[in-house]
Amino acid sequence: MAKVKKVKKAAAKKAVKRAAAKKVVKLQPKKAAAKKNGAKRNGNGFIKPSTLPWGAAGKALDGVKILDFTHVQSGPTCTQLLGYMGADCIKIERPGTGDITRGQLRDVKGQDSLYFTMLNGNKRSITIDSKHPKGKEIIERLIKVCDVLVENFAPGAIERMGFTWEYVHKLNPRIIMASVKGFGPGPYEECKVYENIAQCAGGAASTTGFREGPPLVTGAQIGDSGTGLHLAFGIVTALYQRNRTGRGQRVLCAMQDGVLNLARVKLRDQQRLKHGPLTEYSQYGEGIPFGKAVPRAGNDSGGGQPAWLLKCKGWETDPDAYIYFITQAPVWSEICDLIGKPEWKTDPDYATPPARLPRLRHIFSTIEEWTMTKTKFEVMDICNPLDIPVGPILSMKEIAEEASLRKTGTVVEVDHPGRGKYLTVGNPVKMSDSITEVKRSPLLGEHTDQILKDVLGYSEKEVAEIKVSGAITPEAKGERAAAA
Ligand code: CAO
Repeated sequence: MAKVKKVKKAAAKKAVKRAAAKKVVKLQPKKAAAKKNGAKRNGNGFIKPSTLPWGAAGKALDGVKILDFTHVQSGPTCTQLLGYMGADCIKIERPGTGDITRGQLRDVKGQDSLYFTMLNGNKRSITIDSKHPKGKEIIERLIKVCDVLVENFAPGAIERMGFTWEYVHKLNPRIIMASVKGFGPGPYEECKVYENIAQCAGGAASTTGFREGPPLVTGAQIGDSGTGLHLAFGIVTALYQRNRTGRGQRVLCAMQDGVLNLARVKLRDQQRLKHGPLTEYSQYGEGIPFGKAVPRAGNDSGGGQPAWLLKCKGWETDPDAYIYFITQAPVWSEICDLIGKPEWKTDPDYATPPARLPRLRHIFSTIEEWTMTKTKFEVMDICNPLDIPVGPILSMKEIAEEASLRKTGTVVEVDHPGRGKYLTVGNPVKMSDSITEVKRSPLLGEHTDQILKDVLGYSEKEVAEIKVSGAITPEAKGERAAAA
């Protein structure tokens, strides 16, 4: 009897497994899409590897539709990356003005700024007034056909438009709704946040700069672009989970959290402080006591290999004639020979890393006497064959002109109908089977008609009606108020 029960149980288990497998098969890419990518199903219904050459099987996110309700920097960096990976990014912009950055820091009169063009490549633009009833209806239709909604409005703004997570999920249970906010739940959750606020509140600024100076923000946009990158990671993993569950989810990324994630080595040091001074900080060697919090460390290395920024030939006139020099322990002998101090290899004051720690300032000024006789590129040429880790300070001018970055598609020149050619940063992630084509940013509302007809299926007549409704055009002064 017990045996029969066991057999029945096993059969039932098998049936559940079979049903689950069937569900997985259902969630695999559609037949037509798989065929286009050169993939075939095997006997179990799973996709067989494509036989097409690398780079010829489409793009990683082909078929993913993003409802891009982002503005300024953090959100647009996220969606641009998804666009580089092949997603169709439909950017909703306010009629008349569009994303505020179109007009900010303008370099060419009357044209979209570089601020906008460099953050909104590989996207289509549709203008919709989200507060107009017809505009709302269009957005609802977009929600129903998109895979992801991304927004980075101030706290509460998307909800005031009527698009709460509950409502969006009800409209399309498969959609992923992803947001950037300045802070997560807590005392500051209602605050508006820009880049440098995030750098300050995420712990980065208090640990940047020189000990004797004030906290410093960094030029790398770790608050905006950094959080956009975190959000893109969240979106892609949510898309992956949806393959199993069939449902979307809410993805939230607070800029404070994103910055802290990038500054985690400083939280590491905060905890180390309880156990004694941070010996790799040059302040230790200088005999300056540590306070209660991680101090600013100038150009000290953040890791276990002491390092500093050193002047090179021409520093008196060129503000970027510097090299970052790391005194990695395994190549200490090579460093000693190079700078004409072979005796340091055996001198007990210099021969071991702990012995060197209290003398770092002297060591680096001695190395600098040598680097100042060479250009930063000569130092690179001499040190690299010896495996000594060094890095030149490259100005943005040098980066813009660097041939190897153009060759890899990291710096790309694109043509824009209004402003002509401009440089942008291409996809920093290189993939062998998903090749990035960098496309120019869209003009304001350039694809409004196309999206209304091709994506949402509105007829010519309906589009003509929408055009006069005020849902996709700037509000005439006083007109709406008078109608209300
Ligand atoms: N149609 C109609 N109204 C629209 C619209 C459209 N297509 N697009 C936006 N709006 C409205 C919003 O609904 C909002 O209206 P209400 O406040 O009246 O509800 C209004 O425009 C302003 O939105 P906002 O508050 O997000 O914009 P802001 O310029 O005042 O603030 C920012 C900008 C960045 C501080 C804020 O959006 C924010 O804190 N975002 C989250 C954090 C973030 O991403 N920061 C990084 C910014 S990059 O440095």
